[in-house]
Amino acid sequence: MPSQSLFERIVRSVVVLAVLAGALLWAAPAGLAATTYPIGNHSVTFYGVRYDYPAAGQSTWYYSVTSGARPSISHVVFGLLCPTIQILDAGKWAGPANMDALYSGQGSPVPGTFPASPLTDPTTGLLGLKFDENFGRGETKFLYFVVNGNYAAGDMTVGIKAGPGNAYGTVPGPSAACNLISSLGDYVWLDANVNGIQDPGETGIANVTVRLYSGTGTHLATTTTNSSGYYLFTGLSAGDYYVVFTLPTGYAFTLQHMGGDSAKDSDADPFTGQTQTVTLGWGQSYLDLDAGMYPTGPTAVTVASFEVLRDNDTLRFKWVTGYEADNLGFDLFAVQPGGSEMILINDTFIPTQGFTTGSEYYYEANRPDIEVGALFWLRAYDTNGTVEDFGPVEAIYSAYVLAPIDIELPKVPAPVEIEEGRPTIKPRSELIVLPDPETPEKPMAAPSMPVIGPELPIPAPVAPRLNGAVRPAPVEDAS
Ligand SMILES: [Ca+2]
Ligand SMILES: [Ca+2]
Repeated sequence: MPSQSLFERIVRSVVVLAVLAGALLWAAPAGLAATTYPIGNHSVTFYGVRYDYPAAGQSTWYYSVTSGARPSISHVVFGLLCPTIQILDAGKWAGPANMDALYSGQGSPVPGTFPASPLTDPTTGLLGLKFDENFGRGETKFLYFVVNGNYAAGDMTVGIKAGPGNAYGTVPGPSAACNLISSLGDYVWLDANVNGIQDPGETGIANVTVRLYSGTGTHLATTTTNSSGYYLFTGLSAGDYYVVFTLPTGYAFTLQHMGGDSAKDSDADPFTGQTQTVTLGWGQSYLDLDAGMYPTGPTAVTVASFEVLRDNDTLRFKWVTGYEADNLGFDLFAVQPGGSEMILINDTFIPTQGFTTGSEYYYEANRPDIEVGALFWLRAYDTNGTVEDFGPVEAIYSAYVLAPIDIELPKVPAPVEIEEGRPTIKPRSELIVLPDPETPEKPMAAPSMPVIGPELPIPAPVAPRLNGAVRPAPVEDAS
């Protein structure tokens, strides 16, 4: 459970109740939303309910009653029909500027000793709590009561006796069916090691926006996490709900549903921030809808290794990513020895496996057309429309070794057009400019990237260590 101020809690409760009830809101002092209901010549204003107040499992309900012109009110009865409800306290309160100031016993509540069960008022015929006190003409009295449960708000009948007549109306009050409120929460944290699990030492993230939706997608309420990273929607009715977390700038969602412990995992879809739908019964709390986030680096993909194994006409590609934030997937390219064209190897786009912490990938192609001595590139596509190229590497000419190799691969972002999830590949002829093929002794320079915007330089190839053998690093100009 989050530690939030009582004021926060009641404001939140009132907002949720008002949204759920579709009630008309108007501004009241101290930022509270209150709703006024005319009853005969009089009126009753509902200021809200404070759950778990003054103690856990208790709720405090705040009203004011205003008498009209003569005849003025001689008593008012709040109908309490839940068979198991107990009145723990009742009296006057100071008004919305100070909801902590409760004056127990003022206003002549009946029954006058607490706890008590509701009594039937003989004048109005209502079973409930009576305030047996005369009002002056136009006088307002602030009245409260405390009951023995976090009851959901339902229709509560109010009976008003004024002169010879009775007036009746309906205002929000404790559920006659004894329904208890439900709650949904409750944590957004910094997943420092990006494993998708709330580990000791990892801390909450404040001020993250969280939106509550019904199971059918209706937006019900919005809140933000407190200074410890907690949020809570309470005062909820039974039903289906989900929440959507909004990423702060510079953060990405961590892995979803890792480790099998719902209390410790992240429920936000890494791409949308939406959680699974949770079904709440009356009086049920689900406090395990959490979101882990981590700061994103300047690039969307890091590649730890990229290897190509050649077995006669078969090319076997293996690459390992360090992390993949906002990555769509990959293409593989080859450049023939002395050639100037980037040849697409894979028939269909190789999608990301969706793990922001990275994955191992394998791809196999029968390509007798790719000659011995060809160079290979791996290209990653970001959702924001940029590409990053990793390479080049040479193939390993062995049928039985595909051990991980530790190389640092250069990468160069360049803009591409993204269409319908499959990146646009420029025509091969536009892709490449390679050095003079007539001077084989000259170290191979990297091909230039396809350019839509300004042409970007590409770093010189890095010499990968292949099976322990180190290829000499290329030099810029052999002459
Ligand atoms: Ca973690
Ligand atoms: Ca969780």
